[in-house]
Amino acid sequence: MKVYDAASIRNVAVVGHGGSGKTQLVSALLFDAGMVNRLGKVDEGNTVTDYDEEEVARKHTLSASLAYAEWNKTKINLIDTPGFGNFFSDARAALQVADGALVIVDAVGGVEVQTEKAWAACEEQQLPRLVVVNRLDRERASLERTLENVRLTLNRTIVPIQLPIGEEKHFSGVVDLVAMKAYISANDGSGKVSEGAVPANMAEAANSAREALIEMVAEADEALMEKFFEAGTLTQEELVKGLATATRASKIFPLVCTSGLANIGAQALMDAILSYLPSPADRPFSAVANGETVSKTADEKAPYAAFVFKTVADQFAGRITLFRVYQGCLKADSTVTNATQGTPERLGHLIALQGKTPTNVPELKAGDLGAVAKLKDTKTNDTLADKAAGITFAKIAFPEPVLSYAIEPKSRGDEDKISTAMHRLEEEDATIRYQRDPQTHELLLAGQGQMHIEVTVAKLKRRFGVEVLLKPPRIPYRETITARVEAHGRHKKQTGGHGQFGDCKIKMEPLPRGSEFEFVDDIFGGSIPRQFVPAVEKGIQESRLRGYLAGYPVVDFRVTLYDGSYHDVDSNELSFKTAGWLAFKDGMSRAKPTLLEPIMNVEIYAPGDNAGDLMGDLNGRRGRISGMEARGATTVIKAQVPMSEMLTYEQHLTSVTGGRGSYHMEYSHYDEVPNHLQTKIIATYKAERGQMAEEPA
Ligand SMILES: Nc1nc2c(ncn2[C@@H]2O[C@H](COP(=O)(O)OP(=O)(O)O)[C@@H](O)[C@H]2O)c(=O)[nH]1
Ligand SMILES: [Mg+2]
Repeated sequence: MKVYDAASIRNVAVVGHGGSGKTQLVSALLFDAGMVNRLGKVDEGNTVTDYDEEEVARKHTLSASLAYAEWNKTKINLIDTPGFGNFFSDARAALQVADGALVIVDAVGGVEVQTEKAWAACEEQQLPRLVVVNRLDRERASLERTLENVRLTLNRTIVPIQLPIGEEKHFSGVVDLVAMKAYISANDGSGKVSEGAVPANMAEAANSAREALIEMVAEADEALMEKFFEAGTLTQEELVKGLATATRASKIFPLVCTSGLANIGAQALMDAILSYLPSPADRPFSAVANGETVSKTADEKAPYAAFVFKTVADQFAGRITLFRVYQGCLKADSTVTNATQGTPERLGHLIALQGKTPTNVPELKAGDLGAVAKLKDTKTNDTLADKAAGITFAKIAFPEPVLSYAIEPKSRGDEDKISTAMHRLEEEDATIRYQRDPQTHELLLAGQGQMHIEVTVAKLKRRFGVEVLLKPPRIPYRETITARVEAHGRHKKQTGGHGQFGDCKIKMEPLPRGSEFEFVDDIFGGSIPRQFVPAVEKGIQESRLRGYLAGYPVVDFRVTLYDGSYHDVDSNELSFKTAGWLAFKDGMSRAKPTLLEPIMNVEIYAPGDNAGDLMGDLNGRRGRISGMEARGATTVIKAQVPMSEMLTYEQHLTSVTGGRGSYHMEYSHYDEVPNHLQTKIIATYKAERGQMAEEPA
């Protein structure tokens, strides 16, 4: 396979809401560029980039994957990314190593929650973008409506450089407004495109759209603006150059029209990628040198420096490391330095990836994306760099897990296998955590949501042959008190020689939500000697964390230690710690303890038709609806709902909306659990673990 230099490469991340047709469109690009000899279909499970068994089974992209299309002597590296919120961190990783993005918008649904997220992530990276209005062959698809919708919601200068020829199932090609030519796709899926004149019935629309385009391009540049005022228009050459410059500067976002499934607009899209999106040579990159951010260019003569943006745990090939070479060259069969860890790594074959299919390459030059198998220690976010380069790269910020499930091996003795496999999966996916709960000794798997956890468990089974049971996630309940009380703890034991004696009196009072715990030392006159006060506090601290009602930490209260007594010989720290614990227990028995639960802020995006059903359901989940608004065809519902009621929400939303809905949620605050539910939670706890431990640890 050929080696490409920076100017003949485009690194393009394909992002957008799940189901907008990203994977199908990438499939069409690869087919039209002659990389594969059939048009793979998501629905048939044979696309290049959804190759993972789990992706095929679910018909959803779950993980970013790399492919390339050679088009007009240029290598377009395509990173297909997942659209769903649970897996969005992979899209972020892709955007970090791309020089441009295709933001895919469904021509019926318009901008959805993940479209907005992807757009915002592109803004953070100041990434040049093409807006791709896709699935234009569908019933009710409309460029006009979608254009209005993207302009309104994404709030940037988005301007069509194409118009669709034919509507809905008659969509058959595009008019290129720059060249003023029509490109009609053969309707036999062969990928053949015939070039022709703009259809007569579209001439007027095309002319006025072209004028609008010229005006926007002129507005983005002062020199062009002057020419535009003088001549009343721009020359073809000025338009092409001006559009490329404005796109690369993220001043203008050209909009193109496609259908991945019907294979329409794919070749014109690749032309647009080449003409308007920057190559690595056009776009300086940032790195860190001596703790400071520096800007550099893709110089293939410089010492090598590459950044690892993804790791795949392949069951046969082992670990596959995906990277971008930013400067210099990486060569096959050489030794490089992992600058993050300060260790050498031996590179074997370097590969270009077409989905899961590797092709060996002798070297990868500055600007290119590639992979290598079987590295020893290198992980995602590491820099491979020559010492002489003196740089590392900023790490991708992966989100912390939000939801945690206990897992249990189906067959006894599988625990070691699970932990080996989980560590491999943790390397591949930085947004999961696997650990043993220090208190309950349960195995915990934490991730970004229910679907994420389920997919991880499915991978465990398919790739590593270990089956686990998922137990319902533990809700992080809290306990608190609702009454002020005075309490007494007295510990006295006489066993042979030395005895034990500790005695304390405390006040307990509720504090506002979020105050956690306060301890006030109010001892005067030495009724408890100074050195024993911390022991009392420790006894109370430890027992409040073990909980009183149902094993959850007691929060939002103050303890004031105001009196006590001691014994010259028998008093020691342990005795006062025990006295503190006894006082706490005594206080809790009368302080009217209650349970608190986490309440989430939830935002739901769904087709307007489903709004009524979804609101009714939210009431059933003890939700409080705080707002509802229409954004195009989408309704956004905002509500506060207890976390415990949201655990099964994903399935519900998917079934009500036929997969069109999505939601996200974040922690808001703690609130009291209704009485009848408290009784259940406490009963479950008692059944599981028996009464509260009688002795402090
Ligand atoms: N009608 C139509 N359906 C499409 C098109 N592209 C994709 N689809 C369908 O939309 C669904 C989602 O496509 P996919 O490529 O997986 O979307 P992704 O989640 O954005 O990668 C699949 O059922 C596809 O067959 C298109 O251009 N037209
Ligand atoms: Mg996909």
